[in-house]
Amino acid sequence: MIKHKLLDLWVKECVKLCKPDKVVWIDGTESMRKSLEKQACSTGEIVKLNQKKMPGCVLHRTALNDVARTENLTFICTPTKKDAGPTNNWMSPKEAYKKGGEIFAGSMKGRTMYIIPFSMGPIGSPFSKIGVEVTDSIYVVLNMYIMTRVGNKVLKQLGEKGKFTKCLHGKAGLDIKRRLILHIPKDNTIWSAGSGYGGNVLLGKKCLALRIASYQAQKEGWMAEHMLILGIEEPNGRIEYIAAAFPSACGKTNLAMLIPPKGLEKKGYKVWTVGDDIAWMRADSDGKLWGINPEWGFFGVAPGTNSKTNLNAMKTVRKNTIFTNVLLKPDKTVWWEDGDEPPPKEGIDWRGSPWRPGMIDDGGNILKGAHPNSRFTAPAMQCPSISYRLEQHHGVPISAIIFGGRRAHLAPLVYESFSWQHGVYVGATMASERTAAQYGKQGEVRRDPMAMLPFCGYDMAKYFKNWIDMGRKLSSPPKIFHVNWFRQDKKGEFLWPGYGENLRVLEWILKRCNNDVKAHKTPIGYVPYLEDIDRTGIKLSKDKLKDLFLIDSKEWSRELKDLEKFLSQFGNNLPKEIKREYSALKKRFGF
Ligand code: O2Y
Ligand code: MN
Repeated sequence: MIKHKLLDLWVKECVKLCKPDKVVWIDGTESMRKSLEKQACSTGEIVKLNQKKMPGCVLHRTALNDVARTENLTFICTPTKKDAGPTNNWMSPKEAYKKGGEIFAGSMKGRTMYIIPFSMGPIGSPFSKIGVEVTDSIYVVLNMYIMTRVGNKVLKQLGEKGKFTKCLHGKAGLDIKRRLILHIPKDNTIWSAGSGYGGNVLLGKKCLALRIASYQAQKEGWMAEHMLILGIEEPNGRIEYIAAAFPSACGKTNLAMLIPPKGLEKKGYKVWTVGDDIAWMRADSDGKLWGINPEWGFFGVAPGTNSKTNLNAMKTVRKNTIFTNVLLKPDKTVWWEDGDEPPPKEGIDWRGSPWRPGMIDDGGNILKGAHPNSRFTAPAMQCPSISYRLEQHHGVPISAIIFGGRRAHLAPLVYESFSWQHGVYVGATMASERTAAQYGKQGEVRRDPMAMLPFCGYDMAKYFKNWIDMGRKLSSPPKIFHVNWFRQDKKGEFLWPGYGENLRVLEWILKRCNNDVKAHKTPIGYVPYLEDIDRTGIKLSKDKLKDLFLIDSKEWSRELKDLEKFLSQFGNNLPKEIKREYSALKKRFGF
């Protein structure tokens, strides 16, 4: 018996629309999870892996046309196009319900509808939000068990009148021509049809925790951000927390799980992982910014994850993990490109076909064993560096915010903004250059404000304004920094060693937060005095370090011209504070 009348009514509406044969409420118990896993194994939806070597692990393969988020099919459905802003795909709510309704109609005939009550954030925390996902995919249910807190304890928290986000998902034939990811912020509603993969279907993640939450955050005066949160335990035992936003392919999960390199470990540093993807942050009565990770697991990319790039992630995925679109080895363990092991002699690839290393397709391209966007879904609590603060109702106080991008030449290794307002400008103008591995023209600059371009649930210009307004609520705001781990020399080689060594930069950042070191003022912000970056135990010449901090005014002049075009798309909605910062930067360069 569902005591929440609106929830009961909404589920009945979903049943009427999708016409499932059966409805199952997910209670959150281990016995229910196990029985669903067994059922999915029996139909081939998932494959049980070698339980001796990988206890509790399973593999799932998606449809070939369904391997990543589909941004072109993702819509923000506000009353007017202007409300969604110039950077989002827009559809009116009326059209969204009509188009989505046509796809959902009768789509669950012969199938079971699962109802998953879930909490983003610790149950009962003032930060947290509740959602209910209706889905016809057991794969989704099993992922939601890992990524969120699910079941009866959430229903209990919801009570008879609690607010919840209505999340309807249906595979609907997995036809890309009938695939739509629709967000209707005014109705606190998400409709996802025609996909069975990742960010399109785990509706608590990008859809709720970023797109819908960013809309709600602006209305309620807080922030929903595409950021990792990590804690750095200093040699004196104090832990300081940092939130950081990077566009895709910049190693966010690796940074969140960083292991201190030998030189710094000796000093007594430890890193604690709070979250690797999403941060919800509020001003508290102490005038500081406090943040939580609303998720409960990691949905990390497999290729490139190995013991060198991310030992903690490798340890996290040893058990109770769902692998998606990786290669299956004959001994029922898994493999992916740039992991720890050499390629197996044979296996079953992500498409479900027999595979051997070096195989090529009809176009002469090497066939990968694992899809480049193949994933692991693993419980956060299994991560050796997980912070006990993941379950803290008030989250953690944020000392520094970091924005980052992949720039071959423009941006120095690290710089500090002059103020909160200047920091917001730095985040709003951040960008990354495409790598060879990414779709599109290599080196092309992709602007991605605060790494939120695909995830902002309303007009991005107003989102900038929310950032500016948040600064006014904070008497002790975090300092805002920009980092670039990817600066290259003239030969195209990386100047900075990256990975665990990035802690050397974080150490400087914390020293700046505590006013322990002075810095050098430049037109773009404060940069370190070279001797303040600890180089013990790494081979990095002073000349290389100097090159890492060069500021080339010709490059910046080009950047500012390009930015003018980018910012002009926001028209009069662009906050005057951002315009002022743009002019001030130009003036500091003397352009
Ligand atoms: O392609 C997908 O569906 C996953 S995308 C993703 C997954 C985990 C964390 N971040 C992202 C992202 O695109 O930012
Ligand atoms: Mn992400």
